[in-house]
Amino acid sequence: MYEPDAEAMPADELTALQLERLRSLTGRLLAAGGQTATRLADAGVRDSRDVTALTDLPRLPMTTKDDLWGAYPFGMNVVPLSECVAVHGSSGTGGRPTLVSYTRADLALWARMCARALAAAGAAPGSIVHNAYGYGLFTGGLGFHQGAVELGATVVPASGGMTQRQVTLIRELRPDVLACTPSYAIRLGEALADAGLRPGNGLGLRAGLFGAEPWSGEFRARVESLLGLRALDVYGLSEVIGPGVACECLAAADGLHVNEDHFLTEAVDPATGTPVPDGTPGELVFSSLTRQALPLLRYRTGDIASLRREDCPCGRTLVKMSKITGRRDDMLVVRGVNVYPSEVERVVLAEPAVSPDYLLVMDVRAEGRRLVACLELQPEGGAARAGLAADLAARLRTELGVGVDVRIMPPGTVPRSEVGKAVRVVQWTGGDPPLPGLE
Ligand code: DLL
Repeated sequence: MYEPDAEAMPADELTALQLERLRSLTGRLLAAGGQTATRLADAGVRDSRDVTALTDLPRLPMTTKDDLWGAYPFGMNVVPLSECVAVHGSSGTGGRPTLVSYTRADLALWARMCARALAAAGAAPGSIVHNAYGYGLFTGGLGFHQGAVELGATVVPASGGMTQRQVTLIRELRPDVLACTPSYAIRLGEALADAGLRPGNGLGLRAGLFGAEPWSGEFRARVESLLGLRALDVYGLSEVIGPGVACECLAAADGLHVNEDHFLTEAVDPATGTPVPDGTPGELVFSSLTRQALPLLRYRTGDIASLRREDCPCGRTLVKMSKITGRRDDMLVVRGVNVYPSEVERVVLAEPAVSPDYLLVMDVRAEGRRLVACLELQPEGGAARAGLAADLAARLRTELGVGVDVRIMPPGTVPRSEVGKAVRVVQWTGGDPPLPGLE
């Protein structure tokens, strides 16, 4: 552990620390006098001492992405711009950027959170971290970069894209840790295999930190067999800090430990905003207790996961979140049945012949919306087994209760992305089909 005193803190000490920090956060937001201060006053909180226990949390106001957009670019900062040293953000699903400011202390905190994640993946001084997250406004590249430096590992700032150069770097530098999106891990793994680098034959990767986009347990199995490493999930979002909000550990690789000493975590019913019990999927809500420039109270992420508290073999006492199963806004409704893209992924990738590159096309041209799963076969899988598409459609119907048209497309039809986040779902609203040959 990078910060064992914090990561393995006894529950009662952690609760006391969180309460103290929640009060400090409330005090800073009230003093800043912005929209959150008004909402706090409306909720009867005029002084930080009005927050007496963590159980007060559900009566405190929430913050949304719309609040950030409305205050774009710096309106929700609670320190002067002269104290901010960086901005980062996300191009976001809706195309509008969300910008987030950092003070020097925020950057230091972020580096420590990413160092925790890297340490949870077994990285240490002497490790070589190949960082293929994109460098720039996106938080992935610079977040892991600073985390690796903080940890004392050697970071290779490969950034995204230029895959052949990445293959060369990996062949020559022999990194033990890989950090990139799960979809790029597949891309890189295929390129490494083409170059003759396979697990046990020139590849010394031991662990990977993969996040920034949803990926199922079945996808994990693909990444692990292609790259011969332990594939760990890492989660975060710019609004809260970037990557390093939560990460799986090498010991269990089963659920992500949330750094809840800095990011107080709740799961709420997406429709009503009321807390759901541990173990029940809900929308994740974070309060960034110790952020300086842009501290957020009860920020609604839109991400769906469940929380659980249990002993972990790694010794961390931090609450665990499940993998993200979907986003509040990416649920597909097919003839009245709700389904998340990641559920479709889980079912289709359980079939070994299917490649992890796929695209779900939501055909909304006519009344009864139609979901088409455009799949490809594994490069070495040979010809499609007769009836494969029909089998998969039947499995989707049995397991998810949803009717999906399954199409096996010719190799190379589904677009691969070299940089940024994989696009897994497109809407077909009219005109040409989103993929050639689809009808
Ligand atoms: O994606 C931060 C990050 C970078 C996380 C590198 C992990 C690794 P944003 O660009 O602001 O920040 O996008 C945040 O991405 O609300 C989720 O919907 C999604 N997301 C992030 N990590 C995961 C994950 C970064 N492990 C949004 N699983 C979040 C599923 C994820 N979705």
